[in-house]
Amino acid sequence: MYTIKTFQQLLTDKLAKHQGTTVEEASDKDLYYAVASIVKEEMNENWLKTRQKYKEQDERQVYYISMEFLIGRLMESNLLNCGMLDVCTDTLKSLGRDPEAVYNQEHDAALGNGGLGRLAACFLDSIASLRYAGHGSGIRYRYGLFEQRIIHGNQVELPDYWLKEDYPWETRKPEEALKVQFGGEVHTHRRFDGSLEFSYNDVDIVRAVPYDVQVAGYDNDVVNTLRLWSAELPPEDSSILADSESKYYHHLDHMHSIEQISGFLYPDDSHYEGKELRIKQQYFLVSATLQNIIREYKERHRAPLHKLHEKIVIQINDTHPSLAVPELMRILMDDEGFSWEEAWEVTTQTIAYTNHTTLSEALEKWPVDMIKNLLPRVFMIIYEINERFCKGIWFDHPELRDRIPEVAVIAHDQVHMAHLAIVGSFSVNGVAKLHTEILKNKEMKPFYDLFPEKFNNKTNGITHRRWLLQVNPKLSDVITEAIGPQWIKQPSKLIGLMRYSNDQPFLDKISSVKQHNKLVLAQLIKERTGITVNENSIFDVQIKRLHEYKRQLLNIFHVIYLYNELKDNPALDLTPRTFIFAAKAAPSYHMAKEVIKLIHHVASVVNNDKDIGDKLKVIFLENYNVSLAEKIIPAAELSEQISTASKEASGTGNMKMMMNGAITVGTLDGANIEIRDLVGDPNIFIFGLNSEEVLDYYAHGGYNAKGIYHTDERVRKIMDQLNGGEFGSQEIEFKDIFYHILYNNDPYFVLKDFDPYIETHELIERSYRNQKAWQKMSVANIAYSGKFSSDRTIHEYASDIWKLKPLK
Ligand code: F58
Repeated sequence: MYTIKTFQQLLTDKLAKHQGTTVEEASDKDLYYAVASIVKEEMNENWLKTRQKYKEQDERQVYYISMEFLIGRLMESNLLNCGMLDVCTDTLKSLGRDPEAVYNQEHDAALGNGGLGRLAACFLDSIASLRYAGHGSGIRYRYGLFEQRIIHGNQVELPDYWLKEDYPWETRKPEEALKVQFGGEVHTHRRFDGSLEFSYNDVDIVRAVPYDVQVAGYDNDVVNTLRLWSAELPPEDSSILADSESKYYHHLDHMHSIEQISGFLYPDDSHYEGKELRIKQQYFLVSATLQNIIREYKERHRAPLHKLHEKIVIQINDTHPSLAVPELMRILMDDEGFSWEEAWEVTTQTIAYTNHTTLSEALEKWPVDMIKNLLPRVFMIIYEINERFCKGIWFDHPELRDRIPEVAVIAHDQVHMAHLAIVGSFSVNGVAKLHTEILKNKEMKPFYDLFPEKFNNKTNGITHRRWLLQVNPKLSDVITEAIGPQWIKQPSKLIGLMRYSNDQPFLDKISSVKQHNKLVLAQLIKERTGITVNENSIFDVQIKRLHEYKRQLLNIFHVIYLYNELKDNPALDLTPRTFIFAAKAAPSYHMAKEVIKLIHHVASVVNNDKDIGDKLKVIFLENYNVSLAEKIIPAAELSEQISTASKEASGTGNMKMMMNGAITVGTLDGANIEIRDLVGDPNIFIFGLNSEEVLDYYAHGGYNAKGIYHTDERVRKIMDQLNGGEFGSQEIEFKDIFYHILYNNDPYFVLKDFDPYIETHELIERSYRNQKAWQKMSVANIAYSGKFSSDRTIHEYASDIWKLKPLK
């Protein structure tokens, strides 16, 4: 355990030795690197010990393969988990330095788009904190998710070169590099026993070099590994002798393309783009990870590979790593001499698949020719998997014969990755109850009919250590003071707060923490936008990727509605509101970018209208990322979770805000339903169509959006304002939104849910006026949020799917 004095000494030594400077002279960056090196050294010993223990105990292990790990900054969470956050912060203060300025030196590792990538990061924290043997495997993209700038209301994307400066948390392991093969030709030979043997010629080789990032458990000495693969040119390849011009050019092409494989993260969420580079990234990740797993298995266990599934489980995060199925088959058959049946047995007992969406545009389907050219042997295996699967249905399930085209792995010259993942795994899980039900009864029904035992639900969670303890220390102190510190390791203990829901001094403390956090956020808003917000206004927050289904448009319609009301009736008695948005749109998503533009133009009208004053303010904070979320969430009072019911698989921002005492206004979608089931109707604001109604409308061709436009004056006025350029100028108008809603029949039900949404906000407004009642609601939300800790989620994965025991 460090004291301020010993930590100070350590810091002074580090600065002198590594940077040749003193505490007084050191820049914030110098201090950042010095602290990082202290923490890393602290973790190193436990890292080694953890690996040794895993080896000794010979227990089952999980590999979590994901194209995204949205880890954000690691300094504070590593300090926290190693028990050094307070002492480090106090030491920096005692030296007259601003700890926040030091921690802010770290560039976010934005190796993910949104929920799916952040979930993977939360899972790593919980796996280590619960002492499970779990390893993350992902890609070390040189460019993370783009940086967003807003210019004249328009989103502009800038490359996120996060590795511009040294990244202190990674360790390059060149001696553990592996080779991944693309292209070439497959040759078949018959062995003496009649079985077939495959060899490959003229393949392009990419070197996969691992960079390991330590993942420290909370206060338990466990340090696991997140292994990020980087694509490089194999050293022996740089001097290749090409014996023909075409080979030479092919080689140059290959050299050029290698760089790109771990070049950048695809910036699309909920929409899949059939780009060749993307499938290359996927195969690169999967092949390197599987070779690594087999190598580690051989080193660790004396058991033959036929028992791989007894020791190893591989969880694939969505279908992006589903080439793991044919790749594991390939390795087992071609490199390890397994028969098809043996390899299939092991593969399908090793791999488990998590689905994160039912949006059809997100379902990955790759053209057969693309996979055939890029991965000829892998394609042969996928082809065979499909043949055997379809024949199996034909003979064993005659009742499902008509459905074969719907479930085939290869259909219409495309490989359906979700089908491959379901057929090749032993577990398929959704990420919230409703979502899993929709998978079972609708989206994946024929598969559920075939393999009901594979389907299960694992409601998402978030690490309460980062999202409460770390980002909201004041609230954490109030909680600990009331119920003791056990909630940090057992988040379900938060329920103990319910005992205080009538305790006025406690409620006052909760509300003064919120007030403090609001002031801090108000200051950040002032610094970043120049806008002064009323700290007594309701902080109404919607922060998430911009997507039509998430309905930021409905939120901004509410703003316009209130603005219109106030203009008509300036004396209207309205509790002031600050609407806070942050969102990135996929660069090619026109409608999403239009909504960002609309929010900015509405903001500029509303914020500059003297009649409105500080009754309404609209704030858009640019470049939404993990660090920004950490600053906004502790100050949120109202959490907007207003997706079109059935579309949001789970949501995790809903959980983060609930845990920080915000009240949800939301639809009956994703995990909102489970939040409602826990806190009860009086502690949440639910409105709008439910998923059955939405799905029913879809089944019957939608509803009549024009009807609402014609009958609801409030709606008509807003729509006409968009169409008439009221929130823009001659050149800037929002006709695309207007026409999209009216002529594409409002596919996300914005107009349909407008009236109940407004009505609910009126109720919210009345509820907020009764501050005591509001504080009680807030406490109930914090108290019931324990269920949404990823510790609970990981316990469920570990006991139901992974069958892991915690490290002794
Ligand atoms: C999200 N998916 C879901 N996808 O939308 C959200 O409801 C859920 O809470 C979360 O997963 C965690 O389960 C999501 O974030 C992506 O970002 C993909 C990135 C790659 C392309 C396809 C979408």
